[in-house]
Amino acid sequence: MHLQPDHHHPINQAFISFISQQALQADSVYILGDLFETWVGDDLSIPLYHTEINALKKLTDSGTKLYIGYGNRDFLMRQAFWQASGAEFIEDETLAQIQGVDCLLLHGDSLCTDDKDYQRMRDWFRKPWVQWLFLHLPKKTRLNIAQKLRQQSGKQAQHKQADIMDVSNQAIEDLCARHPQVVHIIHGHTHRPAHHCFMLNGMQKQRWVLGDWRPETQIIKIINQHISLIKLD
Ligand SMILES: [Mn+2]
Repeated sequence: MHLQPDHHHPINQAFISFISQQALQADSVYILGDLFETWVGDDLSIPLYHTEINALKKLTDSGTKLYIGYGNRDFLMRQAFWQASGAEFIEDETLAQIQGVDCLLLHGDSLCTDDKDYQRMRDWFRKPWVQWLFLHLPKKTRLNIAQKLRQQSGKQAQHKQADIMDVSNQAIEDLCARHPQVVHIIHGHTHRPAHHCFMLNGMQKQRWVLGDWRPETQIIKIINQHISLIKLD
């Protein structure tokens, strides 16, 4: 969703409205990464997103379970965030049975293997010592680095071919080989909301892609063994 550090932003408003209304009716809510535009450490980012985090806390206090995974922009949430939001961390490639539907949940960036530059950068940022080092830099330096990275990724996205930034078939096949039983794969990241059905080794698979709520606010709803990609009012 790439929430902005401004709670008046239309995306933030839509998110807060969803979390404080429809989400209350759910047993559980799963957010599969890149909820925030950037996360440069709990100390800096919690105050920037306090309105949204308070909404999450109200939701979890009401009894709805909330699970959040890391994206490629927000992977530095630590203890203070989990405490403030009441959310529980889920790993990339988590298997979950939701309302009788077995799902494989992931952010989706790991599937964009045709984009070699991106994958190299991803490997680098996933190293624990790099993250540790970053989180121990002065506040101003962290904000500057985050801003530079955002500008860079925006520039690169303009020059890259669109299909390079989509998931690769090989990566989907490898993912299915790691989780042979799974039928429903749910991810985001590519900003191409869709429902893909395909056959792999004689088995029917379904890949559900979440969008970024620009312009349509879509969610995946799972109830009574039925899964669907729906548009919110
Ligand atoms: Mn992403």
